[in-house]
Amino acid sequence: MDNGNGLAVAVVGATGAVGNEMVRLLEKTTLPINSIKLLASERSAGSTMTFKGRAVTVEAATPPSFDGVDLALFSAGGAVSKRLAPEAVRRGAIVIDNTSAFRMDPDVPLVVPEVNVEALRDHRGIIANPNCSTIQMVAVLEPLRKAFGLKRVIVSTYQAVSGAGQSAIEELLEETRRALNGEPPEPKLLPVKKEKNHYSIAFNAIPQIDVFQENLFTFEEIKMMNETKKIMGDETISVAATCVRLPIVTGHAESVYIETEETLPDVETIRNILREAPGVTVEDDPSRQLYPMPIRAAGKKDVFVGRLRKDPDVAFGLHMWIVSDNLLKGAAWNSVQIAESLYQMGLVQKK
Ligand code: 25A
Ligand code: L14
Repeated sequence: MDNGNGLAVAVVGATGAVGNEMVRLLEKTTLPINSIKLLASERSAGSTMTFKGRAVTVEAATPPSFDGVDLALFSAGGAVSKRLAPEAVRRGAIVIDNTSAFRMDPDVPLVVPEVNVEALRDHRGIIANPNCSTIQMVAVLEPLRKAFGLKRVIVSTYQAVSGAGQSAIEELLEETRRALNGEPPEPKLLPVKKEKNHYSIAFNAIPQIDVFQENLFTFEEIKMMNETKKIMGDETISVAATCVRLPIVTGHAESVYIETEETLPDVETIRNILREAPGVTVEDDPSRQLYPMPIRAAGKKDVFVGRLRKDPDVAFGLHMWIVSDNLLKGAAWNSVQIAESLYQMGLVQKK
């Protein structure tokens, strides 16, 4: 599809849970798009998706797919990014990668636009989109860090299945149907496809997201710990995470405890700081039972925060509850925001 001036954009993994959201957001972006290429695996080649009301044929992603592409958004898993992102860059495209493949590479900016948009200026072709749980947490913590300093973060997550892709959504729904029909579950994918054991996510809570590391944390936990420091540009912040999968389709929730450098003011003053923060909505009124929840956050671009409480025993301690749509701010929306920022900063041009 080609209709005049503007950028040639490609989406890799367009048929997936995140890729589909990317395509929907690119229909409404402020970015001038001249042409769009929808790429996926051989499995989807030949199928059609719509873009701005027109049918677009999905193509298999290969290195020549990126000839003439200015900007490529990747969300087809780490292996695909490792193989094809360098090929896209070699052909002159800027890549915004939604997998963990390049995030901790010192030459690759890891960007949440509300926190560290200036890091985009150092890019060498690839820009990494952080992990979904990390993005929503740092969006809320950055304004608090600016106001009070940040020494320590302890987070427990309550994560939706859509983070693990379209097939994980199908697994949750199928297991739920079977359970309601009195049939035994047949888990094949969660917690991690390539592991030996699979457990039912329906009516369960699984304290494993991604594979275990030598230090007994899982890789999802390690991603949150390392990426938070890189995005905030401060290796001295202590971060520890426990990541748990729940039977929710979309919307990650997090219980977050922080310790600040400076003494904290009253909770209403803290709420007011967060009310000013870009991309953050405060939902915090116990008198009306108002607090963030995945069912309300799903489909929205913002990060929602509530249940703010000062620790009763630790003078510098603050507790909160952070919820966001993991497919939007956690993935597709953050990637499209990066694309819009690149364009506004003059860092991407039509070839
Ligand atoms: O490899 P990783 O890093 O472990 O990532 C595993 C999964 O996590 C998701 C993504 O799931 C990925 O498969 N993911 C990756 N990064 C993510 C992130 N940052 C992330 N999720 C959240 N945040 P997904 O299934 O939603 O999306 C996968 C997309 O990638 C395309 N793809 C796969 N292999 C490819 C490829 N594209 C190019 N080259 C390749 N080699 C994939 O396209 C999809 O767009 P597709 O054509 O394979 O699938 C379209 C439909 O097919 C269904 N399906 C998936 N697996 C199977 C299947 N059908 C039959 N058999 C299967 N084995 C899906 O339901 C999908 O709708
Ligand atoms: O690192 O399984 O961006 O929910 C985040 C979601 C990896 C998979 C990432 C999941 C992905 C994870």
